Amino acid sequence: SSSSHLPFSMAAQEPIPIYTSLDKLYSDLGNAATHAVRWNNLAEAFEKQFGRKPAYIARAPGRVNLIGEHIDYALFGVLPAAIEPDILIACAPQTTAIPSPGHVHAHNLQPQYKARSFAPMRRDSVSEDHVHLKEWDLAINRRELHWESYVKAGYYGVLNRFFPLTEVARSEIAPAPIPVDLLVTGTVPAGSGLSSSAAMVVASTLVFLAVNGKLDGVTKGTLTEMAMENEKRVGVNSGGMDQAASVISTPASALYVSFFPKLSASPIPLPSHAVFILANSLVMSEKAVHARTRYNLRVVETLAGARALAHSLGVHVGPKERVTLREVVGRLGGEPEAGWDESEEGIASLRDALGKALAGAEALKSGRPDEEGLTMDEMVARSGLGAADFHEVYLSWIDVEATYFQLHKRTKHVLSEALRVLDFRAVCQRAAADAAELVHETALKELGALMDASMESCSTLCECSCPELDLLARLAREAGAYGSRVTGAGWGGCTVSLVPEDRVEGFITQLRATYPAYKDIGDEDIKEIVFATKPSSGACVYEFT
Ligand code: NG1
Ligand code: MG
Repeated sequence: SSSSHLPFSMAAQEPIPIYTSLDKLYSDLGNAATHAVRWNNLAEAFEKQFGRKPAYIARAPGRVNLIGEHIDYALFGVLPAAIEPDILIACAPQTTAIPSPGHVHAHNLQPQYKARSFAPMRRDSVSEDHVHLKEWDLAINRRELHWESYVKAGYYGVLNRFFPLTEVARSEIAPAPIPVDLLVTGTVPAGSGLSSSAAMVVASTLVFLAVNGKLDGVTKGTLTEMAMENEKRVGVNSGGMDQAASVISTPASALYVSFFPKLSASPIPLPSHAVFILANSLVMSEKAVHARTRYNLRVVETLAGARALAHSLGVHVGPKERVTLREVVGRLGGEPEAGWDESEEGIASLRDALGKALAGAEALKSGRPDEEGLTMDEMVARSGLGAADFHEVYLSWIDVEATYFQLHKRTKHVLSEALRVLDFRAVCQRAAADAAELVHETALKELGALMDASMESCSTLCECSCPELDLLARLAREAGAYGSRVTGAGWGGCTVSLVPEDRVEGFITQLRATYPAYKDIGDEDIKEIVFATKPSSGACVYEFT
């Protein structure tokens, strides 16, 4: 794809870390003893299952998003950080007598996830003059996703990028993907907004690259883009925040990830006394199941909002162009083709244009007293396109369902949230430049206020919260948090709260006593439900020698 030729920012140009020393690996990951136990267990279980040692183990962490929700697919910058919980996948080439190309035995250490076997099929497609083989297919059933669907999603990109089914590749000498045994284990809770899905897809992409000898020259940026492409295979049209965070993060920092005009990522130091506590609402966020009415609908509303905003402000957009809000903001502010850079002036220009767009977004209201949003016909009218063109550009490629489309609310959410990310980033940078205690205290309060404002916007404008998350965030503030908000897609999953270092224990105790779903949870179990998290390092591979 053309995007793979775009230059990446520095952090994204680094190679994927490949370790051959476990000591070095554990010390880089921090918390060495805990990691040692998990990695050893996995290697031993692999040997028991398959009768030989693994060749590689890939690690990909989950992530917390500190601020910037539902704006990555509008191509605005976000501020996630990798967390310590992660997915590990051990693998080795199969040793069967008659291997079928690329066959996979996938096992999972968690007993509820049953073992699966699958092999890539060649999907033929007929061109004008002759039949040629176009793509590897792993038959992911989007209506019925299983744990191995995410393993398959990662495999797709490796197959189609490194084993392309062209005429040449059909010849005898073309290398075929090798058959693989793999074993998965993970500590990222599923459906909790901590991106277990992206961690699975990144780890899977990595093991298939490694076992096929294709890791050389793969940068963090390339892996991020592959994982972004791959994750779309499970049917959620997500942005690239989770994959970037899982791949590019470094310890002790958040990662500012922006997507326009190219993927760019840079570490942002966090104030030293900042402790981020994750609290699981215990409401499962079933994003893939509800994609038509939730996540993918937000994607469409945000895109239609961009079109309507451009139309109402007189910003030029070609009729077939599916322009994002970030692009509309750029055109509104006269952004140069190479994009505003991240210098003070660049950021000031972006802010300025965001402000104008935000004012312009008021025109997207329905004008009815109930402010119910726009009907399909009204939305089409606001776009300035004919119905046929609108359907082709905005609805034909994605499956969504709604009676009213909330262009005003969603657009206002995205633009204001994009500004909050820039504010959050600026506070962190200012605090890093001045070590004085007092400044940090001020900084923490400012960050907390931004998180609260983000929560309010997620709840009322993006409408990606739920009563339990609203309650949990309020209880967190009452328990002493500077600020608290939903993290990830929402509709369940976790909140993230910024808590003063010396109040962590009291905070957790009070939350346990006040959030109804925590009342019957024991001392051991609660540790996986409410826990402090340190920004951790991104994905890596260990090679057995
Ligand atoms: P989670 O909560 O990890 O599924 C999703 C998207 C992100 C982003 C957030 C909302 C995926 C893989 N990730 O995160 O890209 O849009 O929602 O900010 O769908
Ligand atoms: Mg996810």
